Amino acid sequence: MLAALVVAAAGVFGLGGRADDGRDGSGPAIAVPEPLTVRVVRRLPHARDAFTQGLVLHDGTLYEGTGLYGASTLRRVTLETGMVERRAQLPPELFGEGIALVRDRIVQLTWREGIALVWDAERFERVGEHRYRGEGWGLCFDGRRLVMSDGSDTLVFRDPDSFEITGRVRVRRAGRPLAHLNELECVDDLVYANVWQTDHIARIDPRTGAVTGWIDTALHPRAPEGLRLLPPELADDDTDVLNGIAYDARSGRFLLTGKRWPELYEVQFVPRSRERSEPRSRRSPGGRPRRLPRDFGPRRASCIVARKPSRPASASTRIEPVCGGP
Ligand SMILES: [Ca+2]
Repeated sequence: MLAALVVAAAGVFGLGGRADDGRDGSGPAIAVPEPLTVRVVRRLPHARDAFTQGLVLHDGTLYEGTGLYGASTLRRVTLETGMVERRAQLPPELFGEGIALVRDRIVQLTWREGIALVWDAERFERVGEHRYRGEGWGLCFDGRRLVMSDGSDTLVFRDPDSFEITGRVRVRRAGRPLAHLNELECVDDLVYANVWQTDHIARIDPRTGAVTGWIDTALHPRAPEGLRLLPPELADDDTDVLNGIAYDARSGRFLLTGKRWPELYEVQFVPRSRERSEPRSRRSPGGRPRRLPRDFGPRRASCIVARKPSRPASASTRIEPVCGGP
């Protein structure tokens, strides 16, 4: 089905494999991304202490990287139960970010420390590291190269072994820069990206940077932005935003969660118009209005735990996180 989508996207958007975002006015016509939403297939438990920054599934096993100074981890998780089978703690001065599985290794970014940790995926032992400039946000491996985000509108491609930069592309949504690209997932020839502090996931053609699909995960419109996939009664004061996409190649479905969310969702991405025509009860089980907890909000929550480093960020194109990390 995904191959069909890719073909459809190529037909609709005129993606001929040439990097051309139309900035000089002579490029292809600016296309509007396909509007998509989520259909929840399964609700699964997720550890509430996981400040999720990276999520990847391989052969039914879930790997998760978590953030915050003093609390960052790498985990192997049983998908059905949410139980953490194996856990490695990062040094307290490292804020863990996105992860990618490269053969038998896991590469884990750090937010502002400029270090990518390399782990043995089975033993969870550190076997190396890479150094890089700038911030680390999201990471995925497309089978050939790593794709990395840093909170800006640019995706950087890296050699999976040397970590050398091999290319980059600026992401455009309907012709406009799309910044705050966060957790990533490589699926076939496409890249999916959480857009930080929103309910949206961008489906990106990495050859052109064009956003070909715009996935709105908001099933609970009354909740704060970034938390509208999570039923409001499950949110706590310290619950933070949507972050974490993993693709299940066996089912063709996606797994989504957020920072300190108690649940993880197995979902399908479906056309928005089709989903809207279905009964309301399928989108919001129960259907009754829910009251939000007092002082409910992601930004306030992040301030409690995270310690914002005093040194300034190196890049100028992104907005500083107020309290917690991306
Ligand atoms: Ca991912």
